[in-house]
Amino acid sequence: MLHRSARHDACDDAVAPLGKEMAGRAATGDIARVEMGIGIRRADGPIGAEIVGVDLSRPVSDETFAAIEGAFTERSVIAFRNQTIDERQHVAFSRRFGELEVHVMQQYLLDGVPEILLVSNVQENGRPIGLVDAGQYWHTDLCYEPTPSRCSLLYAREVPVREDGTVLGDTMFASAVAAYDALPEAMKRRIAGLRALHRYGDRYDAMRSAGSGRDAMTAEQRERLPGAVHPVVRTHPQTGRKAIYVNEGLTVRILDLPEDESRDLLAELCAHIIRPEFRYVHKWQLGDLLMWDNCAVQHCAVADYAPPLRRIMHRTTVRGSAPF
Ligand SMILES: O=C(O)CCC(=O)C(=O)O
Repeated sequence: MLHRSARHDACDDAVAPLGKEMAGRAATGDIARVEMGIGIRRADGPIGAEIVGVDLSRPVSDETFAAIEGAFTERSVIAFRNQTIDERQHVAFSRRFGELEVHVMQQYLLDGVPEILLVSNVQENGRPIGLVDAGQYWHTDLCYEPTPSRCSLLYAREVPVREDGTVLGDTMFASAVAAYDALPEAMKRRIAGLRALHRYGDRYDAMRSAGSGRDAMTAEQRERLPGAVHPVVRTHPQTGRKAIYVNEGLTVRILDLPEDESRDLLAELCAHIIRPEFRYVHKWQLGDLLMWDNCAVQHCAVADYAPPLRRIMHRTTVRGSAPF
């Protein structure tokens, strides 16, 4: 943990009042520094930060955007607290990071705004309005596409609050970059050059078999997502750092190995990536816009709430670059 210094105190003043209001409530570390006009409050581990002093309902200058992008590239998961933005502003800010994807489960897209996927446990007319249990397993978004996502931006419109005031439904992240760095050299050599198959439908069906309220995938939806093969170790397009690119939720198998060896190696790598020292856990507040780097982290949504508690999140997903 860093120690608070006079310089940091002065910088906290520079980001007040927003920085002051958030102090103590933040899940992340308690130092806010001003860098190129934005405050960055880093979490203790390798990933995660709060960006302080940015109002996303107002135009973001190119200079501020460059600072945000820099913080994002460095910390992989960043949160903007207390935001009041509409769908148009959410989409416009997301577009600054690249072209947006439209999710294959079209029935869960926001009416009139197909770039937004609804992640929600709320039901209307007996049917969930969104993908009810999205991401409740470790995964990276769109790893099952030939060109996986660069990043995702999730905006909290309703959060489930327990009677004692605790907000439920955390999202956990793990750094696949820090996890790669920590691998023994022998393991790095073993996985270099291996490839893995990722597929959406397998996990989707497993969630339904386990009692999920999701609609069944149609034949067209299944056809659109036959799966994709990617290297087990990927190189980050912005930082050039290596990351382990297999996950428990959506990676079906490692192609270059016999079935049982693939299963054991996948289990070993997936357990390694989510070790506590590589993690950041996001404690949601209403109005958070949280974004994560799908080239650098995995995430898992914690399913510790149920109706009548309501959770409504809006997700945009930015396309990545291929090949990697
Ligand atoms: O709802 C969340 O906290 C995360 C959902 C998720 O994993 C996703 O949208 O990929």
